[in-house]
Amino acid sequence: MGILNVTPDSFADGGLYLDPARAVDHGLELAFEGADILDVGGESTRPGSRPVPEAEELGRVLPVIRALRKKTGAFISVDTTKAAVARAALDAGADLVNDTSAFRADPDMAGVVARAGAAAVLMHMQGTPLTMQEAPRYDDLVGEVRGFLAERLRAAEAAGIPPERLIVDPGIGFGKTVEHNLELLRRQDEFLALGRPLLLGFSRKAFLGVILDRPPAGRLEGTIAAAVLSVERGAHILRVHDVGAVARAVRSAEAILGLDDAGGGGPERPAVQAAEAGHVR
Ligand code: HH2
Repeated sequence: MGILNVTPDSFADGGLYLDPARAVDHGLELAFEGADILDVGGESTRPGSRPVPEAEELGRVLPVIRALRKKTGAFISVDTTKAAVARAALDAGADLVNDTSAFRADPDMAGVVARAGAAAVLMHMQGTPLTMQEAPRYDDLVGEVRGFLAERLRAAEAAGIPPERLIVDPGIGFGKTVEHNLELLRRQDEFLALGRPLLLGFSRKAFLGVILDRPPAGRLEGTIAAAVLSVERGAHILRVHDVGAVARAVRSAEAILGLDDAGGGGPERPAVQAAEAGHVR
């Protein structure tokens, strides 16, 4: 999954793709480099960020999704917590909704996804982006995150979304300390036990900055290390900025591991399978 932030303030690439034409070009480049899914977002969720008004978010993402839909066969995801933004994005040709609130921020979100027959990512977050990094605390980190995801899966299914259209994500960096993030990555098998495709979003994040003592643009090696180890542990979808470099590293790792799709690029790739599970176009 390639990250396409149409925002002025995202932590790693804010302002680079606010112009729709640039965003579309970058999305096409990500697809060319190997992204099976393009995740278009119009609101930063970095620590300390505040929500963007609905009209503003719509104005950022819709032209980009419309144009990408005409130009690429890649799956398109909309990274939003607002039901109205999700509905308009799905109408414009998006295939899945990446909701970092796991349908908690907007009571209409689950219904929108269900009625559209779309797929969705349900992500764990402790608190809200404004305050989540102030003092993250868990008694049983993995148990609490897994319990939360299991409960959100049940809620989504109760709203009419078939389980095969749901993807889970422990929410790296969302109300987590460096140690929490490392433990979540170490214990992926416990999230895979939920029986749904597992998405991980560690790309260029602050915990890598702490380990490497480097700014977001200098965290590629850490991102690649996390990607390779995640694939080895069975993760299905990696949400990353540096698609070309990560895809090449993952392809090499898959070949060494003897996974079927190594060296491929064909439809059997795990991320494609995971996305196709929810694909209804
Ligand atoms: N991380 C970010 C945004 N959306 N969605 C999922 N499912 N998982 C993640 O880990 C995740 C996400 C934050 O990264 P980014 O989009 O690069 O930054 P910003 O929120 O500042 O736009």
